[in-house]
Amino acid sequence: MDLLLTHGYFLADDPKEIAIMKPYAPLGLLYLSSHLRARGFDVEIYDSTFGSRQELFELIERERPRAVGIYGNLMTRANVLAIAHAARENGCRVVLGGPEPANYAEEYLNAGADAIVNGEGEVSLEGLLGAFASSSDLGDVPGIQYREDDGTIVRTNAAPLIANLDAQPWPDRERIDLAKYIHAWRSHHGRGSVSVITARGCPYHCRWCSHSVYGKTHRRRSPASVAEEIAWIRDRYQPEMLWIADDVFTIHPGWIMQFAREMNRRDLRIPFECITRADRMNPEIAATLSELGCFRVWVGSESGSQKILDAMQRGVRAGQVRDAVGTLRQHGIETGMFLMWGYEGEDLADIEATVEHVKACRPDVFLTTVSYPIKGTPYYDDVAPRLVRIGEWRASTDREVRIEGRHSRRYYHFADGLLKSEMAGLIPEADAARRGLRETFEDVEA
Ligand code: B12
Ligand code: SF4
Repeated sequence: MDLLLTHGYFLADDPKEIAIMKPYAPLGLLYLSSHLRARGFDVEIYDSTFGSRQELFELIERERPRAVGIYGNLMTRANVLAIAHAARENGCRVVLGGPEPANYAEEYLNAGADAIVNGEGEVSLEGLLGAFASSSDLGDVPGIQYREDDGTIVRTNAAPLIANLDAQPWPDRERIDLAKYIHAWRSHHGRGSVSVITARGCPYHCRWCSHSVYGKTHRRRSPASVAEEIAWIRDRYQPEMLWIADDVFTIHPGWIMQFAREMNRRDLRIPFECITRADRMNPEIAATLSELGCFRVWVGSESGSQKILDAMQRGVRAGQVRDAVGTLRQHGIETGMFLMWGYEGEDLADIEATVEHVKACRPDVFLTTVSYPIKGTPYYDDVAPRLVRIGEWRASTDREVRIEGRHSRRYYHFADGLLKSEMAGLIPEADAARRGLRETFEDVEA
């Protein structure tokens, strides 16, 4: 076997996700697999989501693939390192990719990786597999970082981005047991779901958002190719719904209209959810989404305070979010809002503005998170001098950090309580949360 691809996310170790149970297949690995197999490489995927470390380690020991390629994000670091170690022990070359490894290339190379792929993986990985097979110099492989014999870290020229995504094979869903995902969805939510992407990369500049894989580029597939893939998914897996996992699905209104025509031409109407920005929504798009079967749109709202939205460089006005949610509701589409506490400069008035904003929007669902700086983002650079890591790098994630001078976790817990109780109309609880917020206002992280 030339390459075993895996990702180090084990659902069984994630109690939060076990409660939510909305797993999706690792599309990046599936794209890599189909690309490399189309070029004649012998590639397999160990999809760790429903697997275990033990099973994966036994597979590596048994098969001893020439290389093991591991996807890493900021949550899976400890598992990625453990898998890399097991692969090395069995004489395999280790390649890491995905959004996190390039941000910590030195650390991952020190931990035994042979090469880190910096962004889009297809071209670099193809080059690496060729170099491993012929024992040739890694310096000729674009888009990677590796260590020379003298210890210096070499960063090769960026790999060319794939110009025509339509020319790529669809993600290799047949290589994994997708039925497990669909079954998990069906048994917990009454309908099975499959994810699809129609584009790569987002050109916006939100300061906290990681662009480590695709930079600020944006490439779209053709509407016809996406509709073809959806028709195939419908026939092959018969899911009751889809998740369009693009960063901003409605970024290009003209594309959405063409996509609707392609779907209608094939008589395709499958319920789906997707993510957008408020400034990429209008009544015409909402009407088209609704006709296509879209039942929920997630809107990155983040804050109800314009001051904070501007500090984030969101490029959206809070009023646009309220309008977008209203427009979607008028077209019978549910809305979900993503919200973030604790961004730089946020004070009590901003939190209250967020609570009022969400009350005015009346979304069907909202998810909150306390902001955390992802390495490589402008937000990370802003707070880096005040960043205190909790625990050793190898064993922690980039969410386990404190930002000196920021309010305590308890403070944001009260903010969350205030929002939830206000939205549920629980006024005594809202009063208690508001009091808690005021009382813990001086409570900052040292
Ligand atoms: C779908 C998605 C999810 C799904 C994941 C489903 C799944 N199993 O994949 C869900 C909702 C579960 C999720 C959760 C989270 N996510 Co998420 N997610 C995404 C999203 C929107 C799309 C991923 C995708 O399919 N991309 C399309 C494929 C084709 O691209 P790709 O995966 O990057 O793969 C390419 C390259 O990375 C590379 N590559 C990939 N794997 C490998 C492996 C090797 C060996 C090599 C060489 C190369 C390589 O080649 C691939 C093809 O070119 C991305 C943003 C984005 N647009 O990519 C965020 C993103 C990956 N998520 C992110 C984050 C922060 C999270 C969470 C931490 C959020 C949270 N607060 O909980 C959690 C972490 C969950 C966990 N415990 O692992 C960040 C990661 C940042 C970082 N540095 O790690 C991203 C980049 C969003 C962002 N812009 O900030 N996410
Ligand atoms: S948060 Fe959304 S809109 Fe902003 S840069 Fe990231 S993906 Fe793009």
